[in-house]
Amino acid sequence: MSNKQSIKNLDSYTHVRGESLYVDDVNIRQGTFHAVVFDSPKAHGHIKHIDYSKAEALEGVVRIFTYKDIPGKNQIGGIIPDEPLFAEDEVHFWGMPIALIVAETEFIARKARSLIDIDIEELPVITTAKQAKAKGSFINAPRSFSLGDTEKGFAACDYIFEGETFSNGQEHLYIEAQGAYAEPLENGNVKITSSTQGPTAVQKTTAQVLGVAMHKIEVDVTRLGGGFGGKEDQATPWAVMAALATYHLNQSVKLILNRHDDLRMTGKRHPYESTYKIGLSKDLKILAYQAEFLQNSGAAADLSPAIAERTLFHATNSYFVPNVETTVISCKTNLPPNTAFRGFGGPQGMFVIESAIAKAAHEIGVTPRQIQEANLLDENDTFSYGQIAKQVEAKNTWNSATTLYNIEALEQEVEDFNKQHSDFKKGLALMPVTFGISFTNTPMNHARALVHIYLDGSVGISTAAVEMGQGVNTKMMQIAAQVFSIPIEHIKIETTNTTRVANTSPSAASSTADLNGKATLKACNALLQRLKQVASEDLKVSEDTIELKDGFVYCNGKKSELSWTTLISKTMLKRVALTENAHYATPEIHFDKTKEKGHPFAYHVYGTAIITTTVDCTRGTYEFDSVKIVHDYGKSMSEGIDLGQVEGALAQGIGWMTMEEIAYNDDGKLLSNALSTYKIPDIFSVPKEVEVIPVDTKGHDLAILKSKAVGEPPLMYGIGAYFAIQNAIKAFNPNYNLKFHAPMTPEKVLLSLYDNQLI
Ligand code: LUZ
Ligand code: MOS
Repeated sequence: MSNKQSIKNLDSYTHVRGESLYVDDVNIRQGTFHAVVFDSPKAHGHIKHIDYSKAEALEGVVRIFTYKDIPGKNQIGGIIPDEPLFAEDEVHFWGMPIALIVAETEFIARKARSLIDIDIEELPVITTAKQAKAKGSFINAPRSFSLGDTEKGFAACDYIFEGETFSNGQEHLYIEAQGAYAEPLENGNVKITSSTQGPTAVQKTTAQVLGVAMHKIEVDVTRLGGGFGGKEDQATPWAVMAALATYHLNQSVKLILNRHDDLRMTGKRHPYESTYKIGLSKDLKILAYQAEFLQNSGAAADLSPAIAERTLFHATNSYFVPNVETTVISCKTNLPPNTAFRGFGGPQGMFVIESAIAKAAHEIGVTPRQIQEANLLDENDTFSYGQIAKQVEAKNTWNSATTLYNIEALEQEVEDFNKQHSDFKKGLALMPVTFGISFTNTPMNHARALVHIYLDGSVGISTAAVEMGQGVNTKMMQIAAQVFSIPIEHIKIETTNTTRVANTSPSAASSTADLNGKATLKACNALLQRLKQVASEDLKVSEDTIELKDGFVYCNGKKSELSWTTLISKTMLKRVALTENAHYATPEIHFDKTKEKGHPFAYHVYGTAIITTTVDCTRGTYEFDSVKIVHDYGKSMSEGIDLGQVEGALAQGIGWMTMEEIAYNDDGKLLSNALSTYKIPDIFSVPKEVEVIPVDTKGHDLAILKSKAVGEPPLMYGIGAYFAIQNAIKAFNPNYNLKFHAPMTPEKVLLSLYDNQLI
């Protein structure tokens, strides 16, 4: 049954056998064509001329599609309509799609691509947010949140510090690259199998580009080989392109990006250049905080405005600051449009206040821990966006972590080690995390579930949830198994399909299990009510004495003869519906953008991590000795899955902060364009020890079965890795000038170790 201790991600069985299906595994129709995208070889310029003749003449090339072949709108922008599917007269980033080459094989299409001649008159290239700001190149108007009165706040401060920070982008590096397979159905209808987090976005955008009604486009998703936000918006163009070719050719078309194309053409986590001003009282209370975040949005809006907003929501992390003023500016540059990435702007905001605290601690001569601890969020504190903090676990997770893991002893160990060693130094940092759960755009917080009980008692469930390794399908099965009290093997989760569950929000914002789980729960409960009624008539007892347990009907706690399967056939004979469709919309949440105030989050997730590192001071390399976490799962419904989410997110956060270095040259060309030049954490670089203790809490009613969202929050524990390394550097080199420029790569560590030193 659905025992939460023993439940595994049920996808793991087909994963380890290599039987799990991805887009590239779809059985393709005979005669399917293969497509490759021709993209801009310059970051900014006027297209003067393109010669496709040699490519078109190549044997096996079917056709090359450009914007001229678009029957509807050449527009794929979501929040702001500022992004063409294919470039027309201008290119705005290196890797911007210009044409789709369709051929009999992918090899031929690729060869054809190399035969295209393009002449671009180059225009000035902007690669950083600061350059964009200087030139007045923006996506939209800036946004600001404020609380209290920062002027008065700073006037009352004993200490005031200002500084600058930078955090770089991050490549999603989902194992399964972007891709889609489109096939023609009758009457000009198109079915798309897509590796997308947002099937409805694919459907809607395809309909818009083709100039057809949405009902003509069906999108189906079995699962993704990872998304991490990279497939929330940016799975769409490839699906639309494949559908466009299918529409014209009346033949199936497969378009799967290879890794190089994917790295070059897709956006990443947004780099941020930020400035801050922090003011503290003598007793280390943060009385005022100001920050300006320059977001490098890339060449089009994509999800940037929503991501910018979440930066503001999380700008004070787990701290209560009475006077806050934060502004975010989405800067338009000539990079691929940057996009959603686990944390969605939140991590970028948190890095800045943690930097401000580290700087203040250094200048005042206290530990960052003292400042962090003095300012943790309390029950009924107000966030800068007006929401009142409830069921706050900031202090609880912090105190649990520092007590259970004995922070004094850990700090002493680090100090002793550093006294005894001159060529290796240890550093320790604490990282508290507070993350709001819900799409910040309130209207997106809804989902539906369609539940069928089949004649034989087996159950099929369709929701809007996209399985991408996070185990959401297993959680949906647990819910149905629990409500019906039948073995989990009787339940199947269907593919995510726009004809079964329509008008969906993407699987994102850590909210997929909550939203779709609540809808599933509602549908299952409605069916259960109906079944109980049939059982009560059959057993001639009153309905409220009836319970379903272990595959049987129980009456007043006593097992009856009536089994689940018999009950189902009796229900069918009585012509009672065995199907239910339920809709769930998160209650209580609202947000007023004209005031920048409201209650946007259903609840918050809290936690605290203690990270310890050892730096090799001759080489600049480092290892993470341990990460000790106290995390707020609520009441986890699937402990193994949730632990997996914490561990994976932590590794991804550490990677972002310490080793993954995206590099573009001044011409806007991606230099970190392969796994030889872009380093993600591997088995050797993940922490030697990761311990996670669940904080003991009641859980939250808006979380599915009180089991809180777990996808994104733990990523931000990784921010502590930056400061742990910095503390180790300080132990080696007292003259080191604190820098807040992530990632802290070994190269930077080495330079910092010998910063201002006469060697
Ligand atoms: N996607 C989105 C997200 O569209 N809105 C959000 O608030 C969000 N938050 C986190 C991750 N993805
Ligand atoms: Mo997201 S960053 O697609 O939850």
